[in-house]
Amino acid sequence: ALILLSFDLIAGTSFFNPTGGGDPIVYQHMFWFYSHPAVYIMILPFFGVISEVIPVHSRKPIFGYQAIAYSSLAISFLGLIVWAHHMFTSGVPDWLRMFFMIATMIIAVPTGIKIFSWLATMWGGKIRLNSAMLFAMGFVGTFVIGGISGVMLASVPFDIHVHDTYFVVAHLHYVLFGGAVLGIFAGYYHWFPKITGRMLNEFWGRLHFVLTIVGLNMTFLPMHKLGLMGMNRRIAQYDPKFTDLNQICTYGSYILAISTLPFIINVIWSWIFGMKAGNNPWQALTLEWMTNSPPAIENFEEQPVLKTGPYDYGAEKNSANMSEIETVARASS
Ligand SMILES: [Cu+2]
Repeated sequence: ALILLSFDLIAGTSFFNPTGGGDPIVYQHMFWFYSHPAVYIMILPFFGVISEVIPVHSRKPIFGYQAIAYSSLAISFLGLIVWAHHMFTSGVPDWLRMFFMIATMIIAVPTGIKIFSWLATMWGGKIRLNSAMLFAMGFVGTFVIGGISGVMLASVPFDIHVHDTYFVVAHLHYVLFGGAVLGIFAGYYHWFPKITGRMLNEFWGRLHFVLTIVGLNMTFLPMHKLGLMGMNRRIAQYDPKFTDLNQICTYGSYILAISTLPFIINVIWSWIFGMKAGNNPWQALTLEWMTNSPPAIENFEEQPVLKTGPYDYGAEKNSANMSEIETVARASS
């Protein structure tokens, strides 16, 4: 799309220029054919991170490993055939809008499978409410809100009503801030001891979490209402009736900015003075926790002993989906 656009701008061609017989909608198709899958590229790695963090800190095997794995593949495939849901008001034909509406709504199924699998993993577990787990749970809650507004936006009549309004901005931030950013932090708190050999401080970590959750909801929740009231995206000035809600958003963004301070302080302080982590501070069962922290070059001096079999967290056993799923490293215990 960029190359064709450059030809239009520099060489005087008319791929997208209607005065020369081109079609600007083709540019939109090419743009969204890339840009919808792009947001899945941003979120899918964190589905993986969360699937590691939640079982370890719930001290239970993950519920429905295969369902989680196959739903990732389903989301990856469906993500390729939904791009025109961004173009419901651009004059694409009705049958096309129907197809993209239904395809988009179907994505809620594999995504819901993941959400319920994560909840079932936590259910009955001995949950450690440390910073990594708090961010993982914040991820699930926030992502569900973003997912629900996503299903709403998939519906053609609703989308026509809120197209190009702040409702879309709110949805985007609940999935990508609530998803990717909280996912980054969950993974960071989880693997920091492995990467650096030292523990992060839990007080600063939890303060970071609370400020992030308050800041993100204060910044992005009012945008749903602003969108429903008709406030457009990408405008420099707005109707005075939108002022109050916008000010809440602004103060929320200040809290969000401040929330990174405890994180930065924590990382610097803990990297130098933090408690020594040891090989496996979480009693996790995957391979990376069997080597020292930080891992030595080549990771293992001798080949670790691997055993395929049921997990043993010393607590209840979930017999449904453990045996054949994963090669579990148990030599350290
Ligand atoms: Cu999309």
